[in-house]
Amino acid sequence: MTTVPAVGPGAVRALLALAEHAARRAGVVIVEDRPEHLGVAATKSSPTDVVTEMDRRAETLLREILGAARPEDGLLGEEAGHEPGASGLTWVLDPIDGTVNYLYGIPAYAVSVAVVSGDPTVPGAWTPLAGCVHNPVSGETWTAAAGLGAHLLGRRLHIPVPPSLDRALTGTGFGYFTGRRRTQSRVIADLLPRIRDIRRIGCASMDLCMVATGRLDAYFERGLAVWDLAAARLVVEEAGGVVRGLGDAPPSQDMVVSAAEPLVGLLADELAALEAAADAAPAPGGTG
Ligand code: LIP
Repeated sequence: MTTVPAVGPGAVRALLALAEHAARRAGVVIVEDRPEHLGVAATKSSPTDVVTEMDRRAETLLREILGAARPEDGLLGEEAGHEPGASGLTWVLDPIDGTVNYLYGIPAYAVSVAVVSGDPTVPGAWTPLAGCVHNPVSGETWTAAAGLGAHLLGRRLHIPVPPSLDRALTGTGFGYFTGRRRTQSRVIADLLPRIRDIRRIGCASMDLCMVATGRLDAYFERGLAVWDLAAARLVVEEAGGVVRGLGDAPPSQDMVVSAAEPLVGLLADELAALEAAADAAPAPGGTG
């Protein structure tokens, strides 16, 4: 049975300070130590799902910093997996969210560090307590702590009143295999005539933070892992927005939808009607 430790405002502030410190340290490394000719170190779920040596180096550094400061906590990261802890708290790490952007030199990537209570490997069974999303190129840093609000470089965020669906500037993203991309393109083809426009930034944590900041009215994506959204989810929620799944489902790999109410509900209903949380069959002879 996962223990849920009581964490007061003071402790939450200390967790947030540690999350931001670690994210900024990793940010320095991935910018300053980026090799001139950065290559692909390995591929994961498909030939286009890549990892670089810098993803691994940054995650190792994050684990060292957090492990030294809080040895009892668990660690769950995109590159090095899950090390359960004894404290009931787990650090959820995406050392470079937007790895393909990083590989191509597109300055839209971020270090995402969150601490959660509960079990982050089970959708709906974890609660974010503090989180930081840091873009080391622009310097923009989103932070949030449970009950203490969300901030962008110290400025308190309040999500704007949303427009109607047909005026919604909407972010989204696409998966790494053809069956999923076929469904995602069908959904976009149907949705595009009925919204303001689509933005594909290529970094889920920044997409969500842009919803909290009012730079996007809404965002949705299928296929996200807990490390893509753990910190940014708290930024949206502490700014007054919503991060959810379809129907009564929590946000998960199946689907993440985010906006302020009532827009988030309208978009979720549209996506459910379009069966957006299902993948088409892989193309015969295709790459899965
Ligand atoms: C990426 C997400 C992005 C999504 C990509 C990928 P990564 O995370 O930030 O929104 O479209 O498929 O999941 O792999 O760069 O950490």
